Amino acid sequence: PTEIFRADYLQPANWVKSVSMSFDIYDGKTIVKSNLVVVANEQSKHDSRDLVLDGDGSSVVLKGVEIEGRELKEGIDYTLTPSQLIIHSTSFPNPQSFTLSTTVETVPEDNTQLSGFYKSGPMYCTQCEAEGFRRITYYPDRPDNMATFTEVKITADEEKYPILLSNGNLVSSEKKEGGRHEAVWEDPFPKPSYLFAVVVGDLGSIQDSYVTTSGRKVKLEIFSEKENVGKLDYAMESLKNSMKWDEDKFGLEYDLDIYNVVAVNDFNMGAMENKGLNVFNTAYVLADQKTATDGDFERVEGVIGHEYFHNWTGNRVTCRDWFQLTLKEGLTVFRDQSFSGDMGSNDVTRIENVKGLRGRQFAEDAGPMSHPIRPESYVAIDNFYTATVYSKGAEVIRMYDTILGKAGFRKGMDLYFERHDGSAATCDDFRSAMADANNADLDQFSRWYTQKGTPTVKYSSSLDADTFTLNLSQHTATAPENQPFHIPVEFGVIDSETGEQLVESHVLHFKEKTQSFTFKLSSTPKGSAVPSVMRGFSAPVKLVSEASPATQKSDLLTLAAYDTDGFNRWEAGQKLYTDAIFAELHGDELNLDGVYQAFEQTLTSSKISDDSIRAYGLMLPSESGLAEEMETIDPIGLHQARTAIKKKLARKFETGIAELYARLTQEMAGAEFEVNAKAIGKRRLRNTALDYVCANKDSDEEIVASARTAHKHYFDANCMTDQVAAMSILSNVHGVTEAEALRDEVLEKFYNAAEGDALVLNKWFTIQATSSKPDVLADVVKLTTHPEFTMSNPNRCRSLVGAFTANSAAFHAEDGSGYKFIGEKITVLDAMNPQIASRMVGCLIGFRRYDEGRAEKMKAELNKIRDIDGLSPDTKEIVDKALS
Ligand code: BAL
Ligand code: ZN
Repeated sequence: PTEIFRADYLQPANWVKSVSMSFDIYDGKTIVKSNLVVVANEQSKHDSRDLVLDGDGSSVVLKGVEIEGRELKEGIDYTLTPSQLIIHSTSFPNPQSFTLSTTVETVPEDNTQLSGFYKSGPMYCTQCEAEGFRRITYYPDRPDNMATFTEVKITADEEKYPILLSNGNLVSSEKKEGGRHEAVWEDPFPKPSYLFAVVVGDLGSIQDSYVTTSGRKVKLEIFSEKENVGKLDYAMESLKNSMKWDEDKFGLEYDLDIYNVVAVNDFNMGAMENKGLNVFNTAYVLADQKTATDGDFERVEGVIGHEYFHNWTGNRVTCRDWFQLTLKEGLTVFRDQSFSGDMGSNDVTRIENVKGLRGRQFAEDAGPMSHPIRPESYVAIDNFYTATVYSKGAEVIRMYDTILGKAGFRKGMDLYFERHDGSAATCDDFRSAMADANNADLDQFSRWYTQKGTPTVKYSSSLDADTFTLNLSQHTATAPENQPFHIPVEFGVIDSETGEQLVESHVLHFKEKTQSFTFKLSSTPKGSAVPSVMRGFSAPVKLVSEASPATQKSDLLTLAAYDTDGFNRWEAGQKLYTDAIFAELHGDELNLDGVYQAFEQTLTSSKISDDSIRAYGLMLPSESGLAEEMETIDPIGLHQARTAIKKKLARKFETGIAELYARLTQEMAGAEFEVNAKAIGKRRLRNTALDYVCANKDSDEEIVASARTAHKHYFDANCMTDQVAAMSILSNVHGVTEAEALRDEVLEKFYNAAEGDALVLNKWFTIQATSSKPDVLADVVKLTTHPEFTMSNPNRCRSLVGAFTANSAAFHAEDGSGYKFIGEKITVLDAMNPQIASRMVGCLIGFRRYDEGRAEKMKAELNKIRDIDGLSPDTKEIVDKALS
């Protein structure tokens, strides 16, 4: 495998400008014919004029190559390698333009990588991003080659495969001989090959329509296997909301007459934005009351939005090369996050997004896979669909919005589309559009694209009469060579006594290594003047106060009570909890007064009107987020300390929590099931209360009582959210026979009620894999032999094996049993599906963050993986990086 560098980008010697293709599908064999209209690229700096086509010889078998009726000969007219077909320029009839035709055979039934053309259960589908098209046919499989797919003809057995779909508009369909039929599609928009799609199957669907602002009537259709058609309505609603939102926010309308979405069971990614034919992992499109949690509903809305928004940010303007991936992904994540916030609550969405960033991206940026949002090199681009490119990329886009303001950001977006619509652009093009549209200097801002690592911002403050000074400094532990970033710091000052804002919220431009800002307070503070820094999490940094511990604590209490910024109000409580958990972990003297005060306030304050905000305010920080605060991660100590603090809170507020649970139970009894921010908030708060009610246990009697409460919650539940909440609590039960019987009853009931529903069974596997039972690994190993378990379905594999790796205390068992288990699974997986295997290996690569005993054992597994015969380039790249 070769490493590819961003600096080496060159335009190709030739462009393919238009394509017609045919797919002749038979059981066990598909014949793909392609006609490519090739034109010379005068701007290319390549010495050779040869036409270079990518093709994965392990997936496609070349049967013939022709140029305008003349059969080409291997060795004379072309060279075939395992990854390329090179047409010698000496065989071009006219170097300026000609048509090349190829015929290949492929066996989708054998394609376990789920990249290219493959079979998922009874249906055929494609996944071409990033480099799957070369597993279908020979082609310049690079995103800067934008071609019009003038004709895609699909022929298959009519009875088995009545639905034949591709991108764009349906041109014709007709019956053929031998029980076969044919459909022809055309896509008028030039596109890179990664946006190509074909779906063939016996599918059900729901239909709807949408009329754009300028009057285009768009036919919307969402397909799935027939038994799942009843679970598509929420996705359709979300799609229509997305279309309207993009018109309202960005003036962007849909541009074809058809928008199709297909749900597919076996899928590596979450979903794929193929032009006019999105293909979705079932997990992000199917949802109903009985089978989906509120989290699932939120994800469906977010991912439906995400793929729809790609139509402009990704499809109309695409990426010049894969180093620019964040150009479309960071921007589109920002857009989907903004959409979700507008559909529900912006504060809630922000909290959820930041929790996600801290739990995953911060860890990535502190490990061997740390990379700038625009990487400088890669071996397998599939390895760079990362939290950094996506989530930190979205934070970088959000910073433009914070720096330029909403109107300025919109001006920049308008100019970006004006300049680049219909072409393949770069991150620098985007930044230039933002700068030029606003006459802003964003040169220093470019460092967010070139420098890796999570910056830490330290702050201190002082008050002299009515002059308030804020001192800031920026640091990066993992990349000390970094130059200062342009960090937008949203800032305000609050009076600790009255809660009054002494400095109104505004954005500071923090550009030096250290910088001080002074402000005149609007009035003399009655208490102390407390800075609220980085409101709304205005930059993807770690924020550290340099005040004394006592001042920090009192400042956090002020912010938790009074901050006008919803995010920082929540954050203050989280910091107090974090300090308490670490004090418990380190055996420091525990003074929980502040924690109790913040918790009580969150539990009882009448100022909190959003139940989700109250719920998130009561929840302790996640173990993965806490781990990022540790120099050397102690997974078991962390789990125990967090559990101990939770138990103390549960004891202290036993009555208040029980009352909250009872009140919500009463309020919600008999209410109709709804999916909206209010209803979700209520369920979230009630299930958070349940979690505390059940955490309050030491004796066997208390354990049984907790299990009974969860058991009743389960059987009273009217939706999957409440069932999962109860079953998750019960899954932790061990050692008390009566409670175990209740646990087992619920697990069995849940399994039976699933009736084979794949997404519900995934939850059943995950809940067991994430249990805090001491023997959880034995359960997981046993579950790998369950008839419903398979490594070949990515969702199922993630639901058990992946979920276990997220069960930090169990996965990091001191004896290394968790590492050994995962090492064995990766060995199996790599031969089957390298993309999933290389992702899974991520759980071992952070070994330097752990104590020597664990690090050695993790390293030993990595070494074993590196020695696997025929290890995929994907997994090898990650393992090599970790061990280097
Ligand atoms: N483009 C790959 C899937 C997604 O980010 O939408
Ligand atoms: Zn995307």
